[in-house]
Amino acid sequence: MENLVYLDGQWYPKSEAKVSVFDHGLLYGDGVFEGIRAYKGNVFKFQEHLDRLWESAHTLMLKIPMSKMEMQEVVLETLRRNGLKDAYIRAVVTRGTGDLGLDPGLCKKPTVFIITDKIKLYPESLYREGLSIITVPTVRNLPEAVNPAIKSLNYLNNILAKIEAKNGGVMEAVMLNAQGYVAECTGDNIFMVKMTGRGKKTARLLTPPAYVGALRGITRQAILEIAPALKIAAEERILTRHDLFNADEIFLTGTAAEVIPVVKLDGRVIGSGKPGAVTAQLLKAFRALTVKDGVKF
Ligand code: PXG
Repeated sequence: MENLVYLDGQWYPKSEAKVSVFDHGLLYGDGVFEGIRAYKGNVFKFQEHLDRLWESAHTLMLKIPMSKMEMQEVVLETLRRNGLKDAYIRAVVTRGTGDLGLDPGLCKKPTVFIITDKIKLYPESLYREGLSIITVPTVRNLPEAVNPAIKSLNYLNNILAKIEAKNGGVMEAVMLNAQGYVAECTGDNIFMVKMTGRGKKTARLLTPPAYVGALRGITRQAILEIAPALKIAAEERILTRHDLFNADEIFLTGTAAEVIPVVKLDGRVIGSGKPGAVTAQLLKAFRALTVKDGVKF
């Protein structure tokens, strides 16, 4: 049976789930979304994703035409109808259909759709070998213009960076903010590990604060919470490329990538040039959490 997609109150086979060419989500990128994962019948950090979706919508003065509880039920029902226990979930709310023109007032009712599908995982070899990445010229959106904290349907800033990454022969890229500080990657947050103290045996975990121009990643937050439990001091700090080049370990975090090691940045070998022990420890603890912390179905 064909995969079913929820759209404005009904479920449609994938091939029939269509929105209007007059939808302002398409015409102007006017809308918000979330990328969520289910692991073994657990929607990981579901509440956190719903909260972020509602916050993104609130800033855009977009009123989601259902409650968080109703959206939760609709997502779970879509997973059940598709017989999925491990899945990638895409929740999208657009401004809705309306005549041409930027004015959101032209749209009477937001469009809501939920896609649940099998997850396409990064090859396990990438986790064993680590990524090689580059810094790209496109800077992250100014928080004063389009705040990267908003998970909006306007992803051109990230897509331009992704194109530059691919032109450079890599899969991910570091994006700096307009001041030249490290912001995040195109679809992931970034962390570095610095070994300190006598014998360099104490790991410190550093990630840029969201105000430099990064999404408050839910995986990022999970890592910041896991670290202290593993006796790793974690802190949000302004970072430069120089800091990253001289890190002992670098890894990226995101719903799709989970925790993925980086072994090379702009031609500089990071640490030993192999995925690090702290990254491996955090990935292990993170994967244990994915089946526990969330909403079971
Ligand atoms: N930064 C940006 C710009 C993102 O889009 C993250 C960081 C990581 O946030 P989370 O909350 O996922 O830890 C994201 C998330 C996709 C896809 O389909 C993209 C994301 C998440 C899931 C799927 O490319 N980006």
